[in-house]
Amino acid sequence: MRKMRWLDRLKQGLKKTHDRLVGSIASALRGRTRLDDELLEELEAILIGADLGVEATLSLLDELKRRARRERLDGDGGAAVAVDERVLHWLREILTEMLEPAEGSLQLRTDGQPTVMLVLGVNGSGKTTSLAKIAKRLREQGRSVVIAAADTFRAAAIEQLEVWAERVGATLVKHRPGADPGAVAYDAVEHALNHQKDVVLIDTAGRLHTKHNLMEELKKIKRVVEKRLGRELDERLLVLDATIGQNALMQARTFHEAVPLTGLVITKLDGTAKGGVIVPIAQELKVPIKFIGVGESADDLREFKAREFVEALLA
Ligand SMILES: Nc1nc2c(ncn2[C@@H]2O[C@H](COP(=O)(O)OP(=O)(O)OP(=O)(O)O)[C@@H](O)[C@H]2O)c(=O)[nH]1
Ligand SMILES: [Mg+2]
Repeated sequence: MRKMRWLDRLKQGLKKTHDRLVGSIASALRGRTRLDDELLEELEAILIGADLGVEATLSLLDELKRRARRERLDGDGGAAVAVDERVLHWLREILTEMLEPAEGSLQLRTDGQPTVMLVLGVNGSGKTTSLAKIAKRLREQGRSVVIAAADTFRAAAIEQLEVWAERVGATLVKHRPGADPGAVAYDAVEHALNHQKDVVLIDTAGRLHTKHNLMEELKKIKRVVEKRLGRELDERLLVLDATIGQNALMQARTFHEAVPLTGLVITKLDGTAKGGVIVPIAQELKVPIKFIGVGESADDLREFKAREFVEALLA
């Protein structure tokens, strides 16, 4: 079978959100000639229902009204034109403009020092598999990769990484289950420095006995690694599961307070109709979205590009 193009994969991955969003927008617009208050209210309910959040929805609708006024589609004696195509087109444009500032890519060092990345997130969000997919991409670009199995809380996590490291050709640094995660991360960085490796990816636990413990542990890993490096960690990537919708925002704020984030990875967009949550995430957190995941295979994790995302979402 021919390899599916990324845009098709993305469309397929966003299908649940797309169908719900486009389906209800299309039926709200059907037969309408004016973008009046009634229609705006319907659109508001649809967008909030698609997890865009109240604030992002209101600013989107404000901009929509502005454009409609400019084109005299707001009901004050404007020409009676079918609004469908025009409104969808504007929605696409406005959403793209809202999401573009959130585009970002991994910052890889060019000074010969290893780029060190900490991967965090709650349990099951997709940390380990996203880390493995990122490792695979970096290996394909010819970069050497060290993976630190710093989730020592879950014994299976180390085995999971062993398989991945072997598969993508990365060096795994591990200790015994229950060992100090900071020590694992430290050893991985030490190894990378001594062997001129390009990238260190540090996997972390998603659950400890309490949330407080988890945050303290992440801060400690950060401290230990930064002390060895003599500088800040290059990337602090938070992995967020899109299926939790609006809760992703709260979660992100909690992690951001413990460890200031440099990037987000939004996973499982394929498993939800709540993909619209990417909009409030982009608007409120102001942390670049570095990758999005629309499936379990390695090719399903890609860099986030606003235009193609919106195209797939509102096609
Ligand atoms: N459908 C889908 N599944 C995904 C995606 N990303 C990750 N997963 C799946 O989510 C499950 C959990 O992924 P892990 O990477 O183990 O999650 P984790 O955050 O490391 O979990 P803990 O180590 O338990 O904290 C796995 O079955 C992954 O294959 C995605 O974009 N789409
Ligand atoms: Mg894991």
